[in-house]
Amino acid sequence: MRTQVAIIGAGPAGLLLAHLLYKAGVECVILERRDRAYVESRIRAGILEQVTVDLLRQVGVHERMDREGLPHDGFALSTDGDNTRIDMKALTGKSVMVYGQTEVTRDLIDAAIHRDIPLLFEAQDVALHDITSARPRVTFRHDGVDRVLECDFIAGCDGFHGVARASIPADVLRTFERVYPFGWLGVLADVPPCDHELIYASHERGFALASMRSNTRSRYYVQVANTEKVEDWSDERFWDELCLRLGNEVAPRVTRGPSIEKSIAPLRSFVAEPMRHGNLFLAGDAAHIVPPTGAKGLNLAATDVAYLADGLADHYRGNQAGIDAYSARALARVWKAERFSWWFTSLMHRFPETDAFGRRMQIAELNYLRGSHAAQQSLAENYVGLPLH
Ligand code: RFL
Ligand code: PHB
Repeated sequence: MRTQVAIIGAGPAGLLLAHLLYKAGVECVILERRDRAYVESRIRAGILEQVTVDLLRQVGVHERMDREGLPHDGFALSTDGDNTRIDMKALTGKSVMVYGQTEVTRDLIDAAIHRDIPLLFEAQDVALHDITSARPRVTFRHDGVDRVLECDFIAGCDGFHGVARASIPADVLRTFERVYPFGWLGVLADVPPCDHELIYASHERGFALASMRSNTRSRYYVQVANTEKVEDWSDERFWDELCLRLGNEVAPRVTRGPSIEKSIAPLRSFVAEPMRHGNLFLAGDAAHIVPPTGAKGLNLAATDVAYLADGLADHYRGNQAGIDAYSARALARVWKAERFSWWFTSLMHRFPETDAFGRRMQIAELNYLRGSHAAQQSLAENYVGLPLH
């Protein structure tokens, strides 16, 4: 097999890249380790920045998002049950879209199949070869047959645990990491959300988040210690803890119901530099991880591939500047999102070392945010997403 761009991974990064390349007339093949049902059912992000929404429109995969997505102009910050609305629209002129990553992924896969973009699920033992040469190759096994895919470029869009980043020599790659001493216990339930907007709650007992997927499906999270086991959290225990952290005003509006998904996600900040080695480019979670507090992970994956697709399209028109600038351009935006996600996580969560003074500092900063237009504008500007260019 031969193609121009071999894409490893059919998450949001790999799929969106394939559609951007398709629109630019560049050929690609996507190799995905898992089966389609698995990829389509992975429950993760829920918030799309305007830039991500625009990219989905640009590739023409927006019809269902425009029909079913929920545009949000604001969210609430809760301090021990006391709520302040952050009016994103008034502060920045922009809003975000509530539309699940599962839906984005499904739409992109459906459209890839419709457009005959080669997408191979259950590609086993994917390995990268000759990545610094002009003729890189990807070997893998599919349907019990060993295959070789020759290409000009490889896009490593295979997430945090993928093979692409691991194929870059250790003396070339520099990594930066912070692992947080807690995770998010998430519950999905077919109950109406407690509010029409998201609530980010900083509480003495720990962080909580009220989110949603639709007007009939809620997504809630509570911060838990890394040592917690999901088996120890009955639905009842979860709802009780959530209600305590959301406070007396909101708790009565929380509709309880059986969880249809319950899991614990660890929190991490991570960046690998550079995002290019030879003719291998990393994009999305393969290159960086943010804690979910800022809702940036999926959106960074989308903007990485926007830069990459531009660069690759320019390459085939004879201009190398875009691919040469890719790593630096993507990292400049990534680090700003890393900073924001780290800051917002630090402000909202209870850390083991958060003593009485530390908690007072968090409350003082939240009170400052409540009263300062400038502070709110900075929060909102980052939350809705920094501009692509
Ligand atoms: P993905 O989605 O991990 O996709 C990578 C794909 O590569 C495949 N793969 C391989 N394929 C072939 N060969 C191999 N050796 C392979 N190894 C792996 C995998 O099977 C998979 O299909 O990475 P991508 O595309 O970079 O997308 C990143 C996003 O998924 C991620 O950043 C977000 O989900 C993060 N995130 C959020 N992001 C937001 O923008 N807004 C949010 O509100 C938000 N909330 C969240 C989140 C992540 C969470 N968790 C579970 C970590 C909430 C949570 C709880
Ligand atoms: C979600 O709905 O899953 C979600 C929303 C906002 C975040 C993180 C996750 O910051």
